Amino acid sequence: MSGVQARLPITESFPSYYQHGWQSWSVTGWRPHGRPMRHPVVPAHAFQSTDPQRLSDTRVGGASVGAVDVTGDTITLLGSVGPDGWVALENEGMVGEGPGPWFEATGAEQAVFAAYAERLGETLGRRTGTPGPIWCSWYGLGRDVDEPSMARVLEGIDDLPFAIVQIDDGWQRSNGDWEANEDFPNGMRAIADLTASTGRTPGLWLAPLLVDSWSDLASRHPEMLLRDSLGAPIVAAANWGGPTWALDVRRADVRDWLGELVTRVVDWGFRYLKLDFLYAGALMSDDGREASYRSAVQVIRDAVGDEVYLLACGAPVVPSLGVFDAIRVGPDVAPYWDDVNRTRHLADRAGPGTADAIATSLGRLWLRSVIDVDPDVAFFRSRYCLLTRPQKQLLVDLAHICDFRATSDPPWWLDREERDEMERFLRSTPAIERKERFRFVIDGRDVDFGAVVEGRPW
Ligand code: 9PG
Repeated sequence: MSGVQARLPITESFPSYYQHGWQSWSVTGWRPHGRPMRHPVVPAHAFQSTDPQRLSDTRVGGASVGAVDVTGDTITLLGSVGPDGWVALENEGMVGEGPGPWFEATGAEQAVFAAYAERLGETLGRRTGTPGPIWCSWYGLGRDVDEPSMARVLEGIDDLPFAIVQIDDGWQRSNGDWEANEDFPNGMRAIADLTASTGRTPGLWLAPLLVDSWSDLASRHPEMLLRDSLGAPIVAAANWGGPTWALDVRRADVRDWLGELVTRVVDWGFRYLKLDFLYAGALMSDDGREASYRSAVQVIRDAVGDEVYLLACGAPVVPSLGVFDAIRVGPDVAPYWDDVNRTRHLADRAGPGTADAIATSLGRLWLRSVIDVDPDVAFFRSRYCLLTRPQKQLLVDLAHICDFRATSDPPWWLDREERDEMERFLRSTPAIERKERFRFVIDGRDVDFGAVVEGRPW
């Protein structure tokens, strides 16, 4: 990334700094001033936590935007209005790195973030709406998802108002070989047809920029892989039991391949695509990587047209604006509160866990005027779930605040009362009022996320 382009001196003392994570899962929020920047110690998790170019940067900082909280409700914000940018905290103040243009403002917190979002919307574009309630397979069926279980879901949610039924990771032969595996013996068109026949929009998960090292794509097209300066493929993820590589999205053949892939998936009948691990398209070491990422995802948008709902996940945030309909704004929720071994001991708050999913998502609500924000799913089940009732309620409240309602609970895991609760969730659109940074009134009820967020480690 290019050198310093904006300096914003801060003379007052300030209690906290707003750190904005590089991609969907990367920790975001107000961190106490004076704590050192920590990076995860497990290399395979590094790309989930921060910009790989920034792993050796010991300054406190974040992607695209930073802010300090000067007095009471007053903040000072510095943000890039282009796809590329980094804000770091130095002794004299905030420093913006990248070509900008840079936006600066001081004032009431919500107003300043709203003004920044407005500028981003003008420059990068805006797409907002609401997808309607989503049933997503991941947090219930995981990679055991198959055709019979999806048929059982469709039957079991018969009387529930889900607009979208989305198959997550587990249907593909491998990342790169985007064909149905043996768990979907009739192919993906058949399950899309079945879904559509029940009146729901068929949704599908893909990680279009990933290539498993054992995939046919990797052996047939090694030239399409993103490589380091020594020529070795860059390991972008390790979530499938071995090294997973990335496509080099700067290549014309890769862009053609991406356009053909999503065209095929839409032809199968899917109209809601959750595109995941998108940070893999911004792992090159040159300055233009956010711009390369952005033009690659634009190829996808152009191929599917405006009618297909595109949800970005694991995605660089600001570079995704204007292209996607929605973006995941935090790490994965989980049927547990906090994985302390990972969050505290490995300094990695980008992994699955409900506490950080809530904390990071709350730090990104300001994006709502330019893109739909996905806080991930809510849980209603007690089966295979360690969350307490109040913890589950926080996820429900967060979903209402985001106006993005999803769950993964297989209907046959729910007792009568849990199912009724889910139904109430899906059918309600309560009035939301934001009182303070972490305090809301939801249909007349006070909801305070302060205790959750303030207890997280930095
Ligand atoms: C499918 C999942 C789901 C989920 C995505 C993404 O760091 N990690 O250990 C890690 C685990 C899971 C993960 C991301 C990171 O989840 O967010 O909704 O689609 O992929 O594999």
